Amino acid sequence: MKAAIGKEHGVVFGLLHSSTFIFLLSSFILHPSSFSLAGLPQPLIVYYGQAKDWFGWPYTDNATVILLRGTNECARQPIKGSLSPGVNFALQVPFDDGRDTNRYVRNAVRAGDAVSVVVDDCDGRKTVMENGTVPAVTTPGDMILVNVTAATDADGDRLPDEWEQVLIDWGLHPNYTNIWDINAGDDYDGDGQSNGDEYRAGTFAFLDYDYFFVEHMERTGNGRLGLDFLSVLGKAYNLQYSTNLYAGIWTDCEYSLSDTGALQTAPTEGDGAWFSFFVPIVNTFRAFRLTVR
Ligand SMILES: [Ca+2]
Ligand SMILES: [Ca+2]
Ligand SMILES: [Ca+2]
Repeated sequence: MKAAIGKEHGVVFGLLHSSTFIFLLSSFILHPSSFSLAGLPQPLIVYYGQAKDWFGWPYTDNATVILLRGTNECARQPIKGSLSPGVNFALQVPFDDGRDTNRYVRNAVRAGDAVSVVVDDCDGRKTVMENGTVPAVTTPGDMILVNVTAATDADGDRLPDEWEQVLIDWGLHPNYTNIWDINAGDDYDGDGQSNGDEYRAGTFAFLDYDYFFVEHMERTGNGRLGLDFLSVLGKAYNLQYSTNLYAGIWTDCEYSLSDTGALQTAPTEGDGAWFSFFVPIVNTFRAFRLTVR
């Protein structure tokens, strides 16, 4: 960097005073290391994923995801809907090659740097439950998936403590008095789905009439099987099939979003309303399952 600056200065001064030009050029030749004032830029590294609020619902707006190195902000992105199903942020972070003490820009990261994520939402700055597991910086050009939840998890059960407190405050089981009483594998409201599954599906784990299920199935006029379910805004839904339940092998299944629509296997993002998936019917045994994340 400084070599380039030196040459520029040299050209200017050289035109006016040839002796000055010679001096600057000599300096460059004799002390090349002294011109390395900063590292050099490398291809950006991207941290991407889905940021969720303390209830486990994906943010759709009014939130900004920020990547920190220590207290230095490296990148930020305001959330404006989803970038793709299950992804609502992609932080593009400058990458420095580490050849000099100084980074080429203040917010650049280097290989091996430890980083953390925070979320600014309408209630202020939040740390995320996953900060202990956010991968360190790898190599230039990498894409690193990191899903984050703006919440605390003091009891380490991967359920936001704030979410657990809602169940306690609901009072269905008065003996449940603190977050350590709430377990992901338990079924607080007795609707047949565990607390952890309900949290991940975005349903209310304290209401036994709210859970994730297919409400209705019917053969359509186009010879497909129609499946109706209530979606949660921002959650990603997919359909899978198995021809051997005993082996537990599941494969993404082609489906469409209308009876005559184009078939796809990519997930579809919920909008909080009723959804219908349409599946071509085949003449062999197939079990289907609807997934949510
Ligand atoms: Ca917890
Ligand atoms: Ca339940
Ligand atoms: Ca429930």
